Amino acid sequence: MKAAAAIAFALFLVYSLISRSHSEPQEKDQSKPGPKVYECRWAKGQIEFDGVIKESAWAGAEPIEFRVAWQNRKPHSATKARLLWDKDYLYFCAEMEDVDIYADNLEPNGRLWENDVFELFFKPNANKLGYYEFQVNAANTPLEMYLPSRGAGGYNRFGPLTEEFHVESFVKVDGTLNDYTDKDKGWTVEGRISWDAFKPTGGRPKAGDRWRFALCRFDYSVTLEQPEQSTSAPLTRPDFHRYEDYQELMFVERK
Ligand SMILES: [Ca+2]
Ligand SMILES: [Ca+2]
Ligand SMILES: [Ca+2]
Repeated sequence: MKAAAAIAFALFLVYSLISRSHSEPQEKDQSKPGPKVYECRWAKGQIEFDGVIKESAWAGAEPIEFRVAWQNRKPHSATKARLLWDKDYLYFCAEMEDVDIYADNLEPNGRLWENDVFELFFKPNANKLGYYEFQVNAANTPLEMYLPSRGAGGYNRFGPLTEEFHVESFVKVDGTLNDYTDKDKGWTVEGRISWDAFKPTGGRPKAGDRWRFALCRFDYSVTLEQPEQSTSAPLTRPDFHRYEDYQELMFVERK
């Protein structure tokens, strides 16, 4: 009898382990949904880098939403951003509302986040430490960095190591730059990044690959008490380097 009871108990344990393992993933999914997947579509047709987002290529791109995620609200200054790719480049554009456009840093790889700036973060492999940061401020000054690890010295260490810039961009200001006494409408950036920039992690992706990414901006304006940080990523803290919270970018094959 004792043996039969022990067997019954053992079977009960196995059954409860199996049923737990079946129910656990569902519970996990409900509490923390996986990252949203944006499509990075193939750029069809010419893009003229003039800050005017009117090409049919852009019309075919998936719009990327911005929010002040950690405050769970829409930003004061709206942003419409898009990404595309082809065999040579990753293309980006952003149309940004801004009533006071401010950018006085003209030094490449300077502290551009102290100006009105658009930022792009890409982490090609979720399981490897390396990731990239690109910025363009409203004066069209670029920043480009490969960070082999998030905690190894950051901008101070890796910013000065950029030897060659692979980001090309054009900025169009609808208003007056660096004059806070009037009311501006906004600024647009349109640009591309050569796949050579991504050499440290293997270069150009293949169709179907998924990268983690975040598009972000700082808006400094006299109508705001604090610079507004908004982003495409549902960040749980105001830290643009928090790649655990990034969404996914899936590279869609040429059609
Ligand atoms: Ca254009
Ligand atoms: Ca102005
Ligand atoms: Ca501003």
